[in-house]
Amino acid sequence: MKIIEFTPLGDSRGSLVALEANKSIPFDIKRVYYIFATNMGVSRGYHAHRNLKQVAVCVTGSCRFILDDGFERQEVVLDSSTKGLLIEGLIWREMHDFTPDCVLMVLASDYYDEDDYIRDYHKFVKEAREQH
Ligand code: T46
Repeated sequence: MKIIEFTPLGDSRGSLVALEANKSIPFDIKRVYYIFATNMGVSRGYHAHRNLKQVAVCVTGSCRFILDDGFERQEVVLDSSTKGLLIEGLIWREMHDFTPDCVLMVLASDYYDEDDYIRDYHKFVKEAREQH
């Protein structure tokens, strides 16, 4: 897990952030999706990826990530349009506490592939610990 700081290109009109593959985003971007209008109290995620790299940005609002490498859990609150959360490697992720205005944009290194997901926590822990 790493936080990437994006440089806002502001002028008197306001702000603009540009995200470029293999520059501010450390991979080729093959897919972009965004999560919005999340109902109150809903949590999402609860899975890991085998190969996917992603950068998550809360463009508006905020949400809280839990990231788990099979040994320990970290919490990160995303609440800035100039900060990206890089998630790569075998990391279990959960997203909680979405504010009603939250737009969580995710840039991904590959196309959607259900086979890349591990959705069973015990299976994830086993695979993560075997890798070490
Ligand atoms: C992740 C976290 C941060 C697609 O058809 N294409 C897509 O690109 C995505 C991302 C999802 N879907 C379908 C699969 C499900 O039927 O959309 C539905 C919701 O996906 P999911 O339940 O996986 O959503 P989240 O919010 O639990 O997880 C998502 C990403 O799937 C995941 O890669 O890391 O956001």
